[in-house]
Amino acid sequence: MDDHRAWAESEFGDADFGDVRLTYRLVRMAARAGKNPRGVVAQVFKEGAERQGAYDLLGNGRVSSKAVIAAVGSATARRCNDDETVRLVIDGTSLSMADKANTKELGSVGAHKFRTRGIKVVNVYAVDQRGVPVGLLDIAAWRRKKKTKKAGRFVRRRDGKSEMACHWCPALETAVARLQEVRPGARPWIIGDRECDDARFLRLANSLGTFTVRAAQNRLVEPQRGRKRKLFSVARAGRSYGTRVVDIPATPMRPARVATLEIRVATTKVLLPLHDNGGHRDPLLVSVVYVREVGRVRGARLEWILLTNAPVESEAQADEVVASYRARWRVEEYHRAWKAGACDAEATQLRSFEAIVKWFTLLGTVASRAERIKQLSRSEPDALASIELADVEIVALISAKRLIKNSVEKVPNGVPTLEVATRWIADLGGYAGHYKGYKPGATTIMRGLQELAIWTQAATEFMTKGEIKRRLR
Ligand SMILES: [Mn+2]
Repeated sequence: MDDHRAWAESEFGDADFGDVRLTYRLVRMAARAGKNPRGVVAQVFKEGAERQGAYDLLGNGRVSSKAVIAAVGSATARRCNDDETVRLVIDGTSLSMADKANTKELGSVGAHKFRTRGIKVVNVYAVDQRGVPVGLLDIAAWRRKKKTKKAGRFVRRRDGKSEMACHWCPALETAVARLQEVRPGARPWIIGDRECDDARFLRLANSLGTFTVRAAQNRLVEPQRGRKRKLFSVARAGRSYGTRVVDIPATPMRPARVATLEIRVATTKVLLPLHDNGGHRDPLLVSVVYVREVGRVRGARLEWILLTNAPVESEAQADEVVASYRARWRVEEYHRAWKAGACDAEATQLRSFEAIVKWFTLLGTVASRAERIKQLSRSEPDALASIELADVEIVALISAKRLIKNSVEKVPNGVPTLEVATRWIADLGGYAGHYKGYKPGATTIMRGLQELAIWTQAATEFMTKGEIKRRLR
């Protein structure tokens, strides 16, 4: 009956700590956090014994963060479809936390001169073919060591010790392995931003599946007729594949806009350095998809140089590469919902590194669920809400919405569409909705879900199954 319980069960029920009681406790804890997500543990668990239980579990050495992440990753893999392309968006971020007394197990994040402390994270986020988030396949978390004298922006660490080699690449490998273990027919398409333009990463991604990575470095490419050539000039001189008109979502720096993009395609071999072999380079055959905003532009013109190993021989294939890179927005939205937004993971006051990682993994599953509902309501607006909500939740939603509806809104009995239900949930969460063309985001949806949980609890206690069924007919 309890929908949050069923969700928590599917997300964490597989966690293996060698003791089923620990798994059971984690599921209960997740169900509570799903109902009432907050960054501060004490605000989620308000009853004394339950709160102590939560702290005990987070501090329990037998419950490793690795096992918690593994359970979440496998649950995501199971939700993926076999025989379909699954987009694996990999992105780094950091969670910064207050630590005035310097008593927490954190490291430095951002520029050293700012003294910000926190934890570095790489997420591998699965997005399906429609662009709907499926969840997290892997999370790598680490804290930076104290600054050593030589480490600076322009002093390279030995390749084998870089964050790319120690955290990014293993996270990607684990994510792909998890997906292929449960869904051997799924085709991974790895997507990364400019941070992923790294020789080691590109070689690995190329060996694991299809990839799209935005180029950051103007690398040497295979010479032509004995003349040296560079990647960016090859990209700009590519064959034109016409223009496309696309919606560009808003960023903190600028509003959403409609952009006209020119697409050019070239095929070449980029020469990737072999770090353990002097100045030698290893060629990798790629297609270069060059995307540039044309026409009048206010602010910075959008310009992407995308490296891919996908075949790009037609306009449709070029569009597919651009679409794959646009799926990267999903992970940015997820980071917002997770770190700030309704989950507010950065507000945690926990001290131990392990406890923090366990706790933010748990909050991450809550955030990705809200992102999934949001995106699903946009890509499948006419589907019935029953694909995401239990019957009792729908009945509770109808009652709750009736209480706050205005005089022209109609709230009939029966199962609403996903779009309508999501709008009602957001209304419960305080969605203003007076900007034309805007749709509710994950923060209001999550607040609405919290409100709905209270109504659902009441409906569960005071209504029989028969009554619920009757209302939905
Ligand atoms: Mn990034």
